[in-house]
Amino acid sequence: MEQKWWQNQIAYQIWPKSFCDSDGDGIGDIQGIISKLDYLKELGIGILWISPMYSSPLADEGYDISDYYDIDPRFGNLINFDILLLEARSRNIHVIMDLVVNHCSDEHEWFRKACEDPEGPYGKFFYIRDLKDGRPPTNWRSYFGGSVWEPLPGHPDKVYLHFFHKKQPDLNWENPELREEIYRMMNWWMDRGISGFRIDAIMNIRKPEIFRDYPADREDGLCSLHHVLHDQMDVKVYLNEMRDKVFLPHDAFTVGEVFDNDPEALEQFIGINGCFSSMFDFSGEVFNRSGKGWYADPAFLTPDQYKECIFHAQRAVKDKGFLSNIIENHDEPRGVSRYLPQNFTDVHTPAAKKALAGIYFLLRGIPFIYQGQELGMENVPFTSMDDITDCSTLDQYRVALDAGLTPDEAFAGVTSLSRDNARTPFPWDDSENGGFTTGIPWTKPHPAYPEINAAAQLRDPDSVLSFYKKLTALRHDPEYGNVLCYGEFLPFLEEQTNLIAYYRWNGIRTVLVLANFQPECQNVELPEKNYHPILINEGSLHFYNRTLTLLGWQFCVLEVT
Ligand code: TEU
Repeated sequence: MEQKWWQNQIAYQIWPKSFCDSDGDGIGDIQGIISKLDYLKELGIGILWISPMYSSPLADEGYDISDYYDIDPRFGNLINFDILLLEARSRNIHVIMDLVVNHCSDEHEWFRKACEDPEGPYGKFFYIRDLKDGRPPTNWRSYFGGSVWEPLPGHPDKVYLHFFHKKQPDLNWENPELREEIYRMMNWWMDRGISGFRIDAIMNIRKPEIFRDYPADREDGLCSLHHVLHDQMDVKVYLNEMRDKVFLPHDAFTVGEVFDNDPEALEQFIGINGCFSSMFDFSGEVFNRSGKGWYADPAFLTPDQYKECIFHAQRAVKDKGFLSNIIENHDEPRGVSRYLPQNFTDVHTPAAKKALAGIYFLLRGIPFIYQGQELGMENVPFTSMDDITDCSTLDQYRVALDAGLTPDEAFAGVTSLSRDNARTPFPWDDSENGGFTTGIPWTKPHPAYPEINAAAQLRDPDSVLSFYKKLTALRHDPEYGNVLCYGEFLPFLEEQTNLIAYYRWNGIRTVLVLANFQPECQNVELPEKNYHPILINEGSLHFYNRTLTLLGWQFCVLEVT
């Protein structure tokens, strides 16, 4: 496969509301991001994905866009944005934007015009239907709770479709005029100098051909969209159209929020003729997810379950394309609180956090770091539902109570996986509010900021942050970068409990990545070869003949010759 400019990059996700506030209004902004570009450059970042900053009422924190051609004043303006692009480019950082086109905001002018005249051209931008005998057309339940159908303002006999929040009406992708509007807008941003898009909720853009009821899967008589989407029309037709009209002419980097990684689907999404450059590997994120409507199953995975997820994804993709590897994002809890088994001792030590970092980071694909992950930030110790602002978590709590859970059970269940865990202000230092703002932050900072913050970790060569820098340096290393980026993935001692180990091999070099995911020592029997350590998280390595004894939570990368 021909090598592309984005393949050997390391990406970083910014959630702008909580990254850095430059003007003291308690909300992060573009000027704040610009002021931290050197921090990102030093971390080795080449691609910056910024969650939505378009004009928005922020009902779903910017994933509800009211003007695709402008920046929300809370984040800055288009001039600030152009300067951000220039400043990023001067540091060889490519900026990609979030593309949210399954839906817009109910405050977008398209929707306002659709309400004024549902039969007119903008009515066809949405899914507007008549009530029949007072009933909406289907019994589908929205992702954020309640029916997907909401009364159309000013038209008591009509409803509109929203898969997510009721302030996020779904756009009708079957309408070619809508699609042209979207591609025009995307090209406008590409021409402005962005390098591509992370594509939001894209699996939802097409609906089933016939709108009908499905068997209810809960007491509320509604049916989950996960069932509905089995009958949806093929999304790839439109994604390929998008690729041909926008991505290819601009040599864009695109990463899809796709949840389907069976090998055949993969090839169509990210293969040589796929619609996207890459797609996220969500196999760890969706594992164990409760279908009950609240996420009460244990929030953490055992090391062997985690290994099964990531190895399955690596095998499925092989050399067909590049996955984007993550342990967290703005919709997920903190990676160290989910993938390090919380019933083990010492999981909050830097050694354990570094072991997790090393294992996911050196898989084949593009590593994405979510803001604060590089500091080893943990979930928030929420004490009350009053701390929760996320609409999805609030809904899950209501559903759990309706299903008969006690408030304590419901609280514990929904907060362990709540999106709010990863949305606290970035802890830059140990000053008030972690140095995120000089004003009052829009939401409480993580209480651990006096200990876990960037300034302290920048000073400490053994910090989690310093280890992430070693990982990024290794990926860019003239000797080892090639094998770690392009090399094949081959599992090693897959059956050995609490060991996660794999080779990377490019025909010239062989590298072995190993991590002991338990507090106790663990012996690893190595094939008869020479092993030269390239990176160790902590301590030194103990070889005895062909046996390597890894200390608790020890991680290492060895060159094999
Ligand atoms: O998320 C899409 C998605 O699939 C969600 O179901 C996600 O798993 C859920 O929000 C977790 O509670 C994208 C964005 O990443 C998310 O932030 C937005 O809320 C959503 O689309 C709607 O735009």
